[in-house]
Amino acid sequence: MLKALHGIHGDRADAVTIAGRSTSYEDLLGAARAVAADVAGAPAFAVTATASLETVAAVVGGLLAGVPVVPLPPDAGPAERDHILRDSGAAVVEVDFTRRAAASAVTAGAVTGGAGPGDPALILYTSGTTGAPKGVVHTADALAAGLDALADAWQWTAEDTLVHGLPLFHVHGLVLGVLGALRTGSRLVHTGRPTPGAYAAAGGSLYFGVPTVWSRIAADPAAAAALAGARLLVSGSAPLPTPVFRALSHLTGHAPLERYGMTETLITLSARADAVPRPGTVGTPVAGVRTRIAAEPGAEIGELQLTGPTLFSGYLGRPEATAASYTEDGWFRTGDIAAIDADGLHRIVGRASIDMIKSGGYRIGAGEVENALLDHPAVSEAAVVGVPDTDLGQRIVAFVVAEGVGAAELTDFVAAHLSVHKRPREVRFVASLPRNAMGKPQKRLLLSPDER
Ligand code: MLC
Ligand code: AMP
Repeated sequence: MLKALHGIHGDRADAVTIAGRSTSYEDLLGAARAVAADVAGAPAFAVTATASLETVAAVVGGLLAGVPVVPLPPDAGPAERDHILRDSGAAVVEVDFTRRAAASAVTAGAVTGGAGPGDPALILYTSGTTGAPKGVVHTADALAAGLDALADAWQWTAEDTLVHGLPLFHVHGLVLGVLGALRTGSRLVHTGRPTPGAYAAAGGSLYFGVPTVWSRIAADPAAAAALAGARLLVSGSAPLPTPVFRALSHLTGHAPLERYGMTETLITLSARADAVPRPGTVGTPVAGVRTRIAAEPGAEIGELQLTGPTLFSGYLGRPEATAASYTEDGWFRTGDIAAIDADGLHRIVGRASIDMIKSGGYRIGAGEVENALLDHPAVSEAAVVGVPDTDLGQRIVAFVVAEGVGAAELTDFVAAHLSVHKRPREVRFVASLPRNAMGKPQKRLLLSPDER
């Protein structure tokens, strides 16, 4: 799985830099072996996934030991953290990056000597439309298939220096942004935070960002100009607005490549490095992936469904939810509405459900935020939606029926119980929620026409 660490591409003192600290592969491997020896035999283990070398060592250690890693969002409040630990049965492991172990320590401890192709390697928690987050289980096989498909689509090699500053507890930052570098052998520079200034200073050939990051870079012409020497700028995790695509092309000289993925599917569609990117499209299926559109007769848009080697093995401990995410003939239902043009280029039109929000590239289930708000004693009803936002793509707006509480207190309440990025950016107090005959809130009626 981790080709670079096995010495295929040679080593250097700054093979991996995270938030200003660098390591060679050899030292990373030594630290990862120490983790592997500690966790050997456990069903799973968790790591507080700060942007740090410790997180990288933990994830590599899990792969070496054949024990799945559960990355915990570092800002997760008690409700979210307790749920993830209880649901996964994982204990939190503290990593000391100065500890090193020899190869013999791992084989003696881990017995398996690494995650085998079909073994669970990673468990990522992600929100559905309702309820608490579910654990998405991926095998080392699926991770390898996704990364090799990207290496093919982007001509991504050990010659590249990958730069990004995305969180290390999701597919984008962790799987593509860390394991991708370790598999291809490209140097990795993680900037700690994904700020325009940090991207500009990093001197990479390949840059990853969510659209919010690219939009902030496009608004900072000096930072954008500093990316002119790069080979590829890649956007994903949410739709890249066409004005941002055009501004980046103009300021950097590079039309950004857009690609589409999902926690459950890793990477599905991408523009290719050898084709001219077209704004508003997310390219073609990556190697091994097949897609189809489940459209009503005569319609061109419908739900995007897919099969392929990058798919998850299931939601941890939830066979019914896993089964429900597939069609009867075995295709995964993404919940995204899409169209495919005559050249095979895919366009993501939107989400099927109003209850799935994308804000700053983070996926947030409305139900989880509503439940957190309802836990506040002053709140009697809550409806959460994502409204269009030029910076975040969508911003979380909470409509609440409440007495004796202000917006800031409710925002802080959600930020403290769940994760900071799940907090409403705006709270609107209403006398009651519009409901249908079944008592279900009619969320679209809460929004003004330009917010729908
Ligand atoms: C603000 N803060 C608070 C707070 N309000 N803290 C506690 N309580 C409150 N009420 C603090 C935060 O802790 C943070 O501190 C700071 O304010 C800024 O936080 P923010 O406002 O939330 O950041 P923001 O600027 O909105 O972030 C934008 C962003 C971020 C783009 C940097 O959204 C981001 O990193 N997005 C990436 C999401 C991602 O990787 N998704 C991939 C999903 S995988 P401090 O100290 O931390 O600055 C996927 C698959 C695929 O989708 O296809 O890729
Ligand atoms: P997550 O599980 O956080 O990875 O979120 C997956 C969702 O992000 C998908 O179902 C899409 O709705 C959205 N998404 C990811 N990449 C793109 C993209 N390039 N364009 C539009 N939406 C995207």
